[in-house]
Amino acid sequence: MAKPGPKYISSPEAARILGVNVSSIKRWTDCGELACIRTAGGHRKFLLKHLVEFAHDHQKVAQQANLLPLDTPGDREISYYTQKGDYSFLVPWVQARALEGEYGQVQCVLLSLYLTQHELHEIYDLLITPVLHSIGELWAEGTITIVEEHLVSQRLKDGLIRLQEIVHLPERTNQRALCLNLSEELHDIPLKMVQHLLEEKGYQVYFSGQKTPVNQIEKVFTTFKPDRVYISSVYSDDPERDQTELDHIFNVCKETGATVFVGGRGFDTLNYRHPAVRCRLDNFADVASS
Ligand code: B12
Repeated sequence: MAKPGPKYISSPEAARILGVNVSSIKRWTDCGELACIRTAGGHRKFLLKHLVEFAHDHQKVAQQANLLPLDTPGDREISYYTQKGDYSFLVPWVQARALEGEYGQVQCVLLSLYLTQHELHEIYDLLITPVLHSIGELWAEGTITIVEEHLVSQRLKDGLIRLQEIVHLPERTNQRALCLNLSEELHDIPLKMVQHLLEEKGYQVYFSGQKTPVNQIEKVFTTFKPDRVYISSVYSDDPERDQTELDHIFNVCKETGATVFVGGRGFDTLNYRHPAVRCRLDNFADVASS
């Protein structure tokens, strides 16, 4: 299977991806419905983002769009399951490709899912989360090494960031959100996904991520004035320390009027009952509607 498409997509490639004739591509660009870049020689070039924006407004085109190659029966199979959003097929497939280091193919599937109108929160809840869980199990049972776990998780994180580059973002609202982990937490992938979902809702997001030195948090509230704070705790090796940090953030939020949302398994052992906390969120669909 080929690597994900080139940065600039030609008119014939755009036609193949959207499943239409080149003449339709020309017509849609001429009337301004499909954005493009004109080269010095007058040729139309597209970014994947342009095609995604178009598909976003044209449901029928989106349903037949396909970014994946169709050369072999294997290609056609993965393309079929991606268009359908069949995660029972995609989870083991993505996991296997990620472990083989075939990140181009993983990226292509992520982009294709979004292009064919699968919601970001659905991709996160039904594909990325189960793949990460299963990678964690393989590591815990000794089937893969910690280095392999690192490689896969970092590449999946990169893949999410590239996916975000093509996501349809609304006009920014004046709502601001701060996303943070506590001071000893390295697991920031769920928080990245929270950031992306909030951006998709028009939030301006400040992502302080891994190992945020929480004792110096007040300054951030003065500078950025977040309306909402999302705290993720996946793993807590010292619940007492984490509780002290949390109580501190909750109190700062109460003073500044910011609303807190918490998420992650770390909260199984942490107390988040506080007037500043709206609720604990269990999945990304809930983040999207929070
Ligand atoms: C990737 C990973 C890492 C990477 C993190 C990279 C990164 N940049 O994030 C690295 C390699 C750095 C790492 C390190 C460690 N890890 Co680790 N890691 C994982 C792994 C494989 C995936 C984590 C992840 O992103 N999961 C995906 C998220 C989306 O799933 P989730 O955490 O279950 O979250 C769900 C909800 O809680 C919710 N959610 C989670 N957070 C939030 C936040 C908000 C705001 C909201 C709304 C919702 C939400 O969304 C999910 C939806 O179902 C897990 C396996 C697993 N089961 O998750 C192990 C895992 C979490 N790690 C584990 C461990 C033990 C460690 C280490 C201690 C290992 C070590 N000895 O060094 C260190 C800890 C470092 C530290 N101080 O934080 C254990 C934790 C066990 C436990 N008792 O809790 C796990 C479960 C592996 C295992 N099977 O044992 N890890």
